[in-house]
Amino acid sequence: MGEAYQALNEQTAVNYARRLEGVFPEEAVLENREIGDGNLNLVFHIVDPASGRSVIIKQALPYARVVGESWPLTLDRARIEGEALQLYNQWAPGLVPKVFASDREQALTVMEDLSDHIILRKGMIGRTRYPRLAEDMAAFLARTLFFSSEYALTPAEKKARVRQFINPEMCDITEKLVFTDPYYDAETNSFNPLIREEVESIWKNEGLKREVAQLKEAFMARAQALLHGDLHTGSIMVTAESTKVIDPEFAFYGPMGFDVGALWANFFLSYVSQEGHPGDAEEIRSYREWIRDTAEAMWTGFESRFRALWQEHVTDPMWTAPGFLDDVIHQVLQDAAGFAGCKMMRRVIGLAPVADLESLEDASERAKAEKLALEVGKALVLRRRNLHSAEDVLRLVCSIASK
Ligand code: SR1
Ligand code: MG
Repeated sequence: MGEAYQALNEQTAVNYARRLEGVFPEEAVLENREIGDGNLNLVFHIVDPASGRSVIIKQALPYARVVGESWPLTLDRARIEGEALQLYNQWAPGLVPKVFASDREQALTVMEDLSDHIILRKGMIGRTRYPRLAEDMAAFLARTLFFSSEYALTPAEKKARVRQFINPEMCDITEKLVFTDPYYDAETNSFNPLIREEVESIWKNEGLKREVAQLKEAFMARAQALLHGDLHTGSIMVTAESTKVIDPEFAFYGPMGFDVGALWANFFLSYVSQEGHPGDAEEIRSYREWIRDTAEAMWTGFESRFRALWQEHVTDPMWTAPGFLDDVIHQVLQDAAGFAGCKMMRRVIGLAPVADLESLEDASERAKAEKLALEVGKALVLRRRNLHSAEDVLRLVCSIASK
């Protein structure tokens, strides 16, 4: 048995790192900084300047950091994150940080230091283009979703994985913050007063709520593949040559379209915020074009890789029924559009906004972008059944967002 859980501080994290086998030389004088800027956890960056070695220690707190101790939260999320990262390292090597150690008692994971990378959301706010992003994310999505699914695993293996990744408290956050609270006057909501009219009209939109209810049910009931569960642009770190997916603490078995949709939503939130950030019309137009191309290429790369994996690995005779793979892909696309819509609306109305919009200091500029996000979000949910290709999705998004 290890020691009872204790939240680390900068000193105790160094002591912990010193005890890790084979990571730092014995005589190392370690430097440490707590760099966590997410909603939930502590993140320590520990460096030995003499040897140049460094690691990240990520530790879960028994509450949501963004709210405080009044919002208790399971430490089991650290186990989920560590185990998901181990599987991702097998299925999508090179696209996630390496894991050096996991400690269940202390709810922490010791992993590769990615400080030469930048959080994708920050990069996109700075209008940087990442040439590998679409292909790397296509590969990550195709491989992790395919290899965790019924299509690659035996029924017994699949059910064991579902059990391993039962993650009720983290799912509960998503069920509330993404699929419920934004659709009524909930206490957790927090939005720009300049868009109250648009938000109230969403609260009254019964047709929209019916569609969101269907998506919520799919999220809760369709255990199709191991999802990252929170795949926004803050969960991806990038350089021009490298893409790493981090933070799978929300991982659980759900519908494949949820991860694809999360990524799309965050591309589209960047798209609608572009006019509010400094830059001339040509810069804005051309960065939007890059976002559009990236979002589309991400899907086409995902689809072609997923089809290739299917051809190579699927053995169940029922899965090989003509047309079934097309049905699976079609459903992932339409689900992804709907989930993207929900994820856009929650970032405008609910708790946990995104910096793409929040960093727009002028409230009326911000309101303009937020209204576009709501319009795009609604259309993706309501019209998803008319969308049959990524081109259809992007045409819809851009026709509304470029208004
Ligand atoms: C209290 S957690 C709020 C949000 O942060 C995470 O990144 C998830 O998106 C969650 O909904
Ligand atoms: Mg996170």
